[in-house]
Amino acid sequence: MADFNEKLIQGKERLAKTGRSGVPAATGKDRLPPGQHEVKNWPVLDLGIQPDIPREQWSLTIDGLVGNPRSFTWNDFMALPQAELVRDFHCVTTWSRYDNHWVGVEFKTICDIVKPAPDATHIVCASADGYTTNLPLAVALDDLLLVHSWEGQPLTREHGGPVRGVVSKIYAWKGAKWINAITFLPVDQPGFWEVCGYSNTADPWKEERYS
Ligand SMILES: Nc1nc2c(c(=O)[nH]1)N[C@H]1C(S)=C(S)[C@@H](COP(=O)(O)O)O[C@H]1N2
Ligand SMILES: [Mo]
Repeated sequence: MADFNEKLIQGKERLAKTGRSGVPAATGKDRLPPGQHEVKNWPVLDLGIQPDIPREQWSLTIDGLVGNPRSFTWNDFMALPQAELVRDFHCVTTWSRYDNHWVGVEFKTICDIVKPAPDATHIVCASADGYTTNLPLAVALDDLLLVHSWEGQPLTREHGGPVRGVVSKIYAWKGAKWINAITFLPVDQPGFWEVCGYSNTADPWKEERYS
C-alpha cells in the first residue's frame, strides 16, 4: 500500500511538472508575457451582444478558396475527431489565464476536409454578433482550436458557446466567440479589432497590442 501511494504521488508529481503534453510547462516569468498578470477567474469580453444560439441551430460554414466548401451542423461537428488540449489564454487587456482545458476540433482537421486552394494564404473567422478576426493560414493551422467545452463543461453563452475559436500563442481577440463561418482568402483582410487599431500579428511575447 505504501508502495502504491508512493507510485501515485510520483505520477502526480510528474504530471504536475510536465502537463499532459509531456513537455515541461514554463513557470513564473517565462510563462507570463510582458505586461500581463495572471488571473484565476475567466473575465468576459464582448461588444455588448451575447448571441443566444441553441446547439441545434448552430452551424459553421467554410467557404472561399477551398476545394470542398462545407457547412457543419452541431452533430457534424461533434462527429469530427475531438482534441483535448490544455492551453494558456492571453487577453490584450493584460490578463492571462493558465491551463485552460479545452475540448474541440483543431482547425487543421477542418482543413483536411475542406482542402484549401494553393493560393489561400489567410482566413477570416466570423461570428453571430458581427465580429470578425483574421489569421494567416499557417498561424491558424498551428494554433487555432474550435472549442465547445471548457474545464469539462459545455462552453457557456457568455464565453462564446456553443462553439468558439481559441488561440494560445497570440492575443485572445484572435479567437472568435459564437463562430459561424471561416472564409479562406488569397489576401489578408483585417477583422474588427485589427481595423480598429489592434495589432494584426498580436504576439503577446513581443507585446504587439496596437498597430
Ligand atoms: N464574437 C466575438 N468574439 C470575440 C470577441 C467579441 O467581442 N465577439 N472579443 C474578443 C476578445 S477582445 C477577447 S479578449 C476574447 C474574450 O473571450 P472571453 O470573453 O471568453 O474571455 O474573445 C474574443 N472574441
Ligand atoms: Mo480582448
